[in-house]
Amino acid sequence: MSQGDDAGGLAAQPPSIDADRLLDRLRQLGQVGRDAEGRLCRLAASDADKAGRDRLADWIVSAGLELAIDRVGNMFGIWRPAQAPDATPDEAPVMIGSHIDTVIDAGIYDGCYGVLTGLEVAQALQSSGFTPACPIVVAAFTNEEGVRYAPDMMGSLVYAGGLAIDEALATLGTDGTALGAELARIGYAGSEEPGFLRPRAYLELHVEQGPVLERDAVPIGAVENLQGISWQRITIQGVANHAGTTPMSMRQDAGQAAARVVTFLRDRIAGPTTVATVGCMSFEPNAINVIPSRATFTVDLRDPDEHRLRQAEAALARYLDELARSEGVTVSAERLARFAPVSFDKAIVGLVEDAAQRLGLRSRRMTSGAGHDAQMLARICPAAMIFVPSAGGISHNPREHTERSDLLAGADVLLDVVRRLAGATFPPPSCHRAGGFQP
Ligand code: HGY
Ligand code: MN
Ligand code: MN
Repeated sequence: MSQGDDAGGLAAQPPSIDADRLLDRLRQLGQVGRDAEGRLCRLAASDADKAGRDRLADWIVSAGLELAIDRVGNMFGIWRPAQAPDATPDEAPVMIGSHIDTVIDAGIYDGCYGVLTGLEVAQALQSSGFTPACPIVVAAFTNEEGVRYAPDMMGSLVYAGGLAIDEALATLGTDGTALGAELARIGYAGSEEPGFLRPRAYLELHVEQGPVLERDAVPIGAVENLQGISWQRITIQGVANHAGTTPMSMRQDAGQAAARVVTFLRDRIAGPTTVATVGCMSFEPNAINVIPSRATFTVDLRDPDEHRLRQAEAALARYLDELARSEGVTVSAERLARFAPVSFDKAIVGLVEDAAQRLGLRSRRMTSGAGHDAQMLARICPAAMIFVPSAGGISHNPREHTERSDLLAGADVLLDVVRRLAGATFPPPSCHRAGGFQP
């Protein structure tokens, strides 16, 4: 299609990602919010999160986008194009999003790669003289990780109407703070109502965080679905007693009972598609010579199939009942998060594959093992995800890494799909591999 045919666009140069700008921002943001030991810990609504948000806000404003923040702290960079002749005001935007909060001792790519590449795509399109037929919005959702405040994907869940804003703001964190008070304290309790922009489509670029793309030597994942997630906090109440004088047959040992749950999950629940993780555990009184009176721990269960996920939850519940009887303890379970599996929009998944093909990149369809904001936006608009390989399949770990060529290939695919979703067409963007732009 000739340059002049774009939707309302001026005669434009093919847009291209500024690789150095993107990778430099990724490195810069990766240095923001490191703790005294040098670990990257930008937990939601913390001072470290504020520092990351401030950096992103600066980049959004300096890119000429309108900065907006909603009441749960979701951040948006809005590019409202000069009205293309055939566009109606306030056209539903194309939204490109992810998150910039992190887990504890995180890598630098999880979430940040998607937000910063979304910003880069907007800037590449702007500087190429291209006029989209609708606004383009870059989003960074609050508390995607759920480490400090459960559930995860909280900001996008509120945005999609799955959790009341007041309930979210009242959520108490693992440190006893309330999310709303912390957002106000760091200056990110915005004024926009969550959901104030209703996207025509949502796209999220993310590192895979698993081993599949690297194992298959495929640079692009066209993510067609995302597995279901079940988070619980289990509390086992036993009786403290002397570690030396109490016969094993007379113990009501909360620690022993908790350990049995951990091995039960691995040996009897986990399977070819079901994964089970105990990520947090604490004992009381937590003394070397006292039989634990209480054990508190989290259980993360996931499966791409809702029926199997329910079976795993039911099997765990039955086991906890048996354990209470056999160990003479009481067991309680608190639900922290529960999301059914999600299928993404087939047409957008197809656009991802088409873009990869135009760019000469192999792609494969796949399931996301991790939760993402896209699963929440899929409740209110067509949504899909693009994955790029994670070295060694590692994530939620400072060793998280993705090769430059893969990062830039993912950015090219995002650029291509966003242009099509925003209602204009272009020849494929310049390529970043040897030889530069391929006319
Ligand atoms: O838990 C998840 O899958 C995501 O990292 N929040
Ligand atoms: Mn993420
Ligand atoms: Mn994560």
